[in-house]
Amino acid sequence: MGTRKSVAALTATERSNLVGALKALKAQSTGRNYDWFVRTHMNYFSTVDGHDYAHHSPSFLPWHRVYLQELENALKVFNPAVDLPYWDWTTNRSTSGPPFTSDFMGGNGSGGNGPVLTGPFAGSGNWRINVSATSSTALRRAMTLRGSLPTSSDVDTVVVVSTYDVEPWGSSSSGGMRNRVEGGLAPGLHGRVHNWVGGHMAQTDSPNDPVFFLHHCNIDRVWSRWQARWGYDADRYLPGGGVENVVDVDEVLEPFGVTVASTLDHRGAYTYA
Ligand code: CU1
Ligand code: CU1
Repeated sequence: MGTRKSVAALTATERSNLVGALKALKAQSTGRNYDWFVRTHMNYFSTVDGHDYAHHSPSFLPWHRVYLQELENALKVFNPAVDLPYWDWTTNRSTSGPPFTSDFMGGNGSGGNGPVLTGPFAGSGNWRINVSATSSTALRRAMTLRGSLPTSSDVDTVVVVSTYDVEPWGSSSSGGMRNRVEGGLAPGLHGRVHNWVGGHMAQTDSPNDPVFFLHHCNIDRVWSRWQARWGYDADRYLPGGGVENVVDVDEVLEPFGVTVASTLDHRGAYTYA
């Protein structure tokens, strides 16, 4: 079982292990390589086969939970010591502190929405963007120009909401925890951070920036906190069934082939430190 730690708690060896495994997955030429994860996120950004699997729907949280586990497992093939860390943006709020250090995710892009200049992912020679919504082959960031980092009290206001989600089960849902986390309803934790990092992170191909996975790990951790408070049982997930376009608790999350119900109790696979 894995323990997911804060990016601020990693040792230098743990940071270099993660960077090395990400680069090995990027260099893998076939199968579920890094670019497969980018392409899958782009493909599932909108409706697939009549279902909103990944975004603007109740299955936003379970879909990304499985997506992160699939990536984590793919990284462990190269280095079994790797566990995904989380970026707690309520405490690590600087553009040059963790995770944006030169030995880890690197820093900001140049001049507004330009290429990242420092760290292991700077420039197309170190980290080539192959699958993208835009033409740049170098990773871009535009930190602080849009969005904002949520505070710990923003997170607290979300965790106390007892209802998982409400109709119409989308970006206009006016209650429930899920849309407050995803971004359609204040405080809108998830979307604000995508926009605050900017560049590729503000596009449908956002997983081109490896910080995507550290951000989503923290989103998963917020859901985990909510589950620890309100329960891991299948009846905590809503809707229970029979809603068009929505992945019900006993339906399968594509392309992963696992049900929502099977994702709910993660404690046998990993926990958060
Ligand atoms: Cu996503
Ligand atoms: Cu996201």
